[in-house]
Amino acid sequence: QDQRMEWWRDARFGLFIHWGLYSIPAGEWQGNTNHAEWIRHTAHIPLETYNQYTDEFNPTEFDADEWVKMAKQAGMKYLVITSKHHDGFCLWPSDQTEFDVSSTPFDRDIMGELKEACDKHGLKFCMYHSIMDWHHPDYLPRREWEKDRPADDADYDRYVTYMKAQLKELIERYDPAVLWFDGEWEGTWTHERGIDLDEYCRSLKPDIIVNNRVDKGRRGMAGLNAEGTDWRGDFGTPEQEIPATGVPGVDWESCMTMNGHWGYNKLDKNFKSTTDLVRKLIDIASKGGNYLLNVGPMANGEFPEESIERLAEMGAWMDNNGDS
Ligand code: FUL
Repeated sequence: QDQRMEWWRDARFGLFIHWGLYSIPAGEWQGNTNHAEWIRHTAHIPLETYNQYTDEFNPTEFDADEWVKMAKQAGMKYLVITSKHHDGFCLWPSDQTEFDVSSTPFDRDIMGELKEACDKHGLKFCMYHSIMDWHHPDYLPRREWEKDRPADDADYDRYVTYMKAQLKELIERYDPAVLWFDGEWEGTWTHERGIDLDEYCRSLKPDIIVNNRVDKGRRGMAGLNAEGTDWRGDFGTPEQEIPATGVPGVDWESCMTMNGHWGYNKLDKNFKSTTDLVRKLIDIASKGGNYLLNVGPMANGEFPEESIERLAEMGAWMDNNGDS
């Protein structure tokens, strides 16, 4: 356990990336502008309509090397990217579905390119993978507003088989150092399924690190083994908060946005200042946690300008004050 977690404990600072089809509408739907990676649900976009974004996804400015260099220069030691978010779209060419990057004009292996860049620059490559899936016909439940998508033939076990086949692809092809699960809170996911998934990932890669959201619910923010329980997960995942006294006795990582959204929202200019971000990093590190700071890249494959600036400024601060 200790040896497996060693690099992660030393890492302190990582880059979270929320990227997918939702970067195309960029937060806006029929005049409402407060959406982001949840847009298909929050704007009630029918599946067939949302699917059409695959014809448009063409991030010609994407450069894995640039992204990883920005993270490295900021002092980050690892990168966690959404292989699949709740919308179900896959950023790698998956043999299990057509709802993936190879069905877009941008027929490139985004995960492969990022993995290679991370290896080259010495960052750990990690993946966020949503258990919840609004696209797969076997995933349950349907969104309550999706009256036109009957679920009579859906089979949740079959969905889990699909998810596992995908995770096998991801682990075998890209060797992620962390699997960061999410979307585990719906009624269909159970503690038993969490144990099974955790063990499945470990059987494929014994030293993999898995977050607490693999298990049912988050058990509060710590989300780890209370004495005498067998809740799975190597680290707790406080979201948009820094627990006042850290999370005593367990490994934890605070994930936070730079502005108010995870996915790209073109009108959200409410970015935290670099000073604020640096203070948060110090606060978290001094309490023994890791800081997973998010960027929501645009549909053309570039980071928003404000994010680029802040990463550069944090890096400058680290160069002057950091110990590595
Ligand atoms: C949440 C998700 O629902 C958000 O979209 C985001 O990915 C955040 C990190 O986790 O639970």
